[in-house]
Parts: sequence; structure tokens; C-alpha cells
Amino acid sequence: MKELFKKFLLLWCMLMIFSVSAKNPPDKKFETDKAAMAERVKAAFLKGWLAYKTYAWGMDAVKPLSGKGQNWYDESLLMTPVDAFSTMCIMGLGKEKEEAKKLIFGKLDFNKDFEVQQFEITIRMLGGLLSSYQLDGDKRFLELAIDLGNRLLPVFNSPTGMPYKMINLKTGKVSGKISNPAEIGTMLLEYGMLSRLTGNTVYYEKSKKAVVELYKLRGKTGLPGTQINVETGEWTDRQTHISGMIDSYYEYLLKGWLLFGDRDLKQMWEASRDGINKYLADDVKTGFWYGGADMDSGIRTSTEFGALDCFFGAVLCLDGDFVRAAKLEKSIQKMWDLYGLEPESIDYITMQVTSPSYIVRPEAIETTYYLWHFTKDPKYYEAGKHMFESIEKYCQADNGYVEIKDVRTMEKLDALQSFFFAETMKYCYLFFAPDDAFNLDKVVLNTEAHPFFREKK
Ligand code: DMJ
Repeated sequence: MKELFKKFLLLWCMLMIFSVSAKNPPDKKFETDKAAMAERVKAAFLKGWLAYKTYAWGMDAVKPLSGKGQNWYDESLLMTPVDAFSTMCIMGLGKEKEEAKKLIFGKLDFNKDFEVQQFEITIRMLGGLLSSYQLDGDKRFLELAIDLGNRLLPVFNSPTGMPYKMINLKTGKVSGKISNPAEIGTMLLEYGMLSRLTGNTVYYEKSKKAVVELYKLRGKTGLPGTQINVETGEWTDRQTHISGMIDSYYEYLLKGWLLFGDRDLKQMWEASRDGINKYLADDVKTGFWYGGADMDSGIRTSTEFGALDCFFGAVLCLDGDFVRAAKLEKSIQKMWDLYGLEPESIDYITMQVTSPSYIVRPEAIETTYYLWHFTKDPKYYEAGKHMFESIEKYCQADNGYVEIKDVRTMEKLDALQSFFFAETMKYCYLFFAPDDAFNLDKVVLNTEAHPFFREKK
């Protein structure tokens, strides 16, 4: 009897050991895979950065194929290093951070006698500097941000308070009265952070007034049009959608509420969300998409879905709507896999490409990452890996990374947007980053993926 009991005990122990070790390997395998992937993404970032260092040091962007650099305007504003810095912080790239800081603090000067597009400068430069200050702690980032913020302020001097598109950084002269909701509404996070960090409320007040004025002019659907005259408040294009020219207006209503707890923004987001669900969401045979409509009648005007539109899945996640986010993600993957990289836009009824480039945009990866973060469903982890592998395969040149002219032929373009460093590589990395490197729940990412801390620091 004793012998039998001993045998039973032995068998039970073996079974336990087997079941524990059967459970452990996949976890261990997952952790090993994750760590290896994190190193691969870092290596990709570093390869791109090396190209910038070698061919374009001190300029705005690199052209890896010709081994040259290029500036957006008459002189450089150091777009790439400023945009790349927050990703370097998250990746823990100490040496690269130091060389970028040396360049930025030695060379960056906003006293420039030329016009810039306030939207791009706000999301990439102002957002980048503020986030760098929060992540790195060097006060010189904040000083540069304050100087830039003050130079940009005259954009709000229109009769409606909605910002002009362009501003001369030296003289403050503004131009470009025809603007759009994205360029009017995507200032709130950066200006709000500037107010929070300096104690000067003027930045938040002006950027909020602009959004409120825009919101008041919404159509009968509750949604804005595509283009508006900021002097008269008249719409010059009355089509509504979630795509470029409107996209980040919605993103900032929700994120503004999350970052600053401003209930007006919450209410504006919720009203907009209702309109989007009712008039733009489109459940069709090919999947779940968002189309275009007339801002008053809500009648469908377009069935185009673009790479930019993919951001909306991340917004849905932040809003807790994981059902729509998951459905949209499925469509996004379908679009990505049409040719192996997502085209700039497709007609989602015919699934034909309407614009064939892939300019290393991050939005599809962004939405997949948010779904992975919030649901921990392994299929999103695998999708993240898959998208990174596609970039490795098609966007990699011998000496850096490039954009793709046409995803149907994978012909390369001699260009690399700074958001490759700020966003695309950051979102790829976040799938695999060690837990102590980054916590999405503690920050709100601006539309260029620069993290702002939710708690006052
Ligand atoms: C980025 O500059 C920002 O994400 C912006 O909101 C939209 N376009 C690019 C990336 O595609």
C-alpha cells in the first residue's frame, strides 16, 4: 500500500513538473522574442539615425538614396533631431541623446525670417521640445519651447480667433486664411502643456478658443467640413470625414479631455463621436471603414479610406470602444496586406488603390499598438511584428530607411519623413519595450507620438 502511495506521489509530482514546464516555455519564449524584437527595432532606428548623421547632420531631413540632406524652409529647424529625441529617451539611447542635445542647443534658433506652417511646427517641434523636457529634464528644451510658442502666438490674431496657417517666425506676420480643422484644432495639447509648465494660461486659452469657435460652426451632422476661412468662419469645402485635414481635430478633443480634464472638450468629443458613428462609419462587405459625407445632409460623398485614417482606432481604444477598434483593425490589416505595405489610400468598396505611396506613416501601427496595450490579445502583438517586418523588407536601403513611391512595385523614394523617428519607430518599439521603459497609461501622446505626462511634473 505504501509502495502504491509512493508511486502515486511520484506520478503526481511528475505531472505537476510537466504542467508547470509546459506552461513556462511559451512565456519564456515570448519574453525572449520580445527582447530580441526590441533590439531589432532599436537597430533600425539607429540605422536611420546614422544616415541622418552621415548625410544630413544639422539639416531637417535625410535623403538616404542620394546621400544628401534637405531643409523644409530657407534654413534648417532641426526637424529630425527634435522629432527623434523622445524616441531616443524611450529606447534609452544615451550616446545619441547627447549628440542630439549638443546639436539642438548649439544650433537651434527660431529667429528666422521665413514663413512656416504652424501645424507642422507645433506638432513636431513644439511637441518634441516639450516632451523632451519632460522626459530628459534639461531646462533648455523648455526655454526653446517657450521661445517658439511665443513666436507662434500671433497665428491666433484672426477675427474669429482660429489660427492662420502660416507665420513668419521673426516678424510674426501671418498668412493663409483658408485652413482646416486639423490645423486649427491640433494645438491644444502642445499649448496646454506650455501653459501647464510655465503657469501662463494664455497659450491654453487661445488654442481652446480656436477649437470652440470651430466647433460652433459644425454642420447639421455635428461634424466639421474640410476647409474653412478663418477670417469669416465660412466653409470653403463642406465634405466631412476623419481623414487628413480633419483627423487630429478629433484626436485632440479626446486627448485634451484626458490630459487636462477639461469637460468642454469631453462634451465636444462625445457629440462628434455620435456624428462619426452615425454618418461616417461604414460596415460593408469588404470590412468596417470610415467614409466621407456632406457635413449637413450626411449623404455619403466618398468611400476612400487612407493611411492617415488609421489613427482613429487608437482614439477608439482611448475612448473604450474596443468593438469598433477591433473591427477597424481587421480592415487596416487587410489594407496593409493588399500589397505588403499600406497604400496612402484605397477605395474600400472596390479595394482599389487610389494613392499608391507609403511614406512610412505610423497610424496603422499606432492603432495596432493601442489594441495590444489594452487587450493583450497576442494577435495584435503578431500584427505589430508583421508590420515592422514589412518596413524592414521594403523600406530599408543599404544606408538607411526610405519612403515607398508605389506599394504595387515597391519602388523607393529618396526621402524620409522625421515622423519615421518620432512615431513609426516608436510605435514599433513599444510592442516590445521592457515594462519599465514606458507606460502608456501615465502619458498622453501628441499626434506626433511625443509623450506628455498626465500628472503635473
Ligand atoms: C504626423 O505628422 C502626424 O501623425 C499627423 O497627425 C499626421 N501626419 C503625420 C504622420 O502620418
